[in-house]
Amino acid sequence: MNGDAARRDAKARVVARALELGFDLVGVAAADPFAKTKSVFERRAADGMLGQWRFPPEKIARHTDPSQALAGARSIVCTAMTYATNDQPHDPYAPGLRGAVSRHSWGNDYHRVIGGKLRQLATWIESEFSGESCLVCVDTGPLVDRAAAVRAGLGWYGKNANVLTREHGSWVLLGELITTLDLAPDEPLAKNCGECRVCIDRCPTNAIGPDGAIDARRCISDLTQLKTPIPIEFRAHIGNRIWGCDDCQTFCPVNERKERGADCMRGTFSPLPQIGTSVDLPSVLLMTKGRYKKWFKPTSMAWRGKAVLQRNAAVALGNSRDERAIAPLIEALTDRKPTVRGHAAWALGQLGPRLNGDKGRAALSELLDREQDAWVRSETEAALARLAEQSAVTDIKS
Ligand code: B12
Ligand code: SF4
Ligand code: SF4
Repeated sequence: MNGDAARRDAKARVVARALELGFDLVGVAAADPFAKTKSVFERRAADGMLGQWRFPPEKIARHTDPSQALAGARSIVCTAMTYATNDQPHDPYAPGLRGAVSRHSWGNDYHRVIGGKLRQLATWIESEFSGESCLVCVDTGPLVDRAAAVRAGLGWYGKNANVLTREHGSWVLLGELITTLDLAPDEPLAKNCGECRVCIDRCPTNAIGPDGAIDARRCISDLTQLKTPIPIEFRAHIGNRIWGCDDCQTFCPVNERKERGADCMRGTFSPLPQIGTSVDLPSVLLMTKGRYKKWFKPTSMAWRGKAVLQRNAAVALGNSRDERAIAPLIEALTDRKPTVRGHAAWALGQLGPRLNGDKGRAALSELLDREQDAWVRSETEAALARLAEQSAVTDIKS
């Protein structure tokens, strides 16, 4: 076999094995540096658009150069798995005590699912092609997953920054194998979003620029992952979301067309029984370590820790317009973590004087008497001021 034929043959075998392992889409890209991505990345970092994500220049250089991750890298085997299922998502702005979970977190943690399959593929390659080596990348790995997928022809960049595939729209999760094995590459797709701008217009926080650049500081997906307090101006926009946001994908016409065809609804990432597509917010707000481990550890929602999820539940309950949120929020004012106490105080203020009655106000005043943390105190004072202000308006009206 000559060189080209050998590369094509090796590629056919690797792709066949990857499909056998259960990946929905597989493509191959050359392991050259991602020069264009590097400059996009550097510009976004310089503009502060990556928000909490710390990408110093050397990390950006590493993420955009496969050979820095694996010496002698020649090819990238790019994979996608769909997480579309037939289950109904929860309306993130519905009143009540349920909190919406974004679709990619309904099922088992994709890092484990995809990482496990990629490791099997790596073992197979290393035994079939003696002397070759592989490196598994998924999400937290040392590569820009989207840029690799686009180069391998799996899909195109949507204006919502997600990779859109012909087969499953953007409802796919990505993972790669960098390898020293020389494989014939695929061609990128000659496709784009055209004139459509639905995702830009539907984003609740205007986080998507006209050129499709995401401002992570405004993106609800990012806000639900913050370790620091959620900026006040975005809290109401979060609605009842407990983790992530799907609006720029839900209304995307490419995805809607895919959903009408049932072929992509195979359910690899079907909702886990303990979570479903939404969670009971008071149960999350007041959860013990045991419940956190049982409910969230198998999912991709656990990586920022228990307090972040409790904090998100407090914000969601503040947006619930439901009187039943008051009692658990009052209880959360005694939580050990300042982030939970502070957001619970905000939530009581957000629910207004009618739903709070005297109980919420009294609990906030008591918190102020004992609270040592300056930030929690300021949230509590603001909540009390808000309740007083709204009571005054109600008094004038009545
Ligand atoms: C940090 C991160 C985030 C951050 C910041 C995202 C961002 N846009 O920068 C936050 C928390 C906001 C986030 C949110 C989400 N994320 Co995220 N995230 C990542 C992570 C770990 C790194 C991304 C990164 O390096 N960003 C820096 C920028 C410069 O790179 P980029 O996002 O890859 O963007 C490239 C392209 O989109 C393109 N591009 C961007 N804008 C434009 C505009 C035009 C016109 C063109 C042509 C190209 C283009 O250029 C960029 C450079 O190549 C990746 C995993 C990984 N290792 O790559 C997952 C990843 C991107 N996330 C993923 C998912 C599923 C999500 C969410 C859908 C989760 C949710 N439901 O809440 C949302 C979607 C939000 C959105 N619209 O982007 C998937 C995307 C799958 C897909 N189909 O594309 C990834 C690949 C994880 C995975 N392994 O599957 N994410
Ligand atoms: S994930 Fe939500 S907030 Fe972020 S860009 Fe998409 S629609 Fe906007
Ligand atoms: S909504 Fe329209 S512009 Fe946005 S990703 Fe989908 S097709 Fe592209």
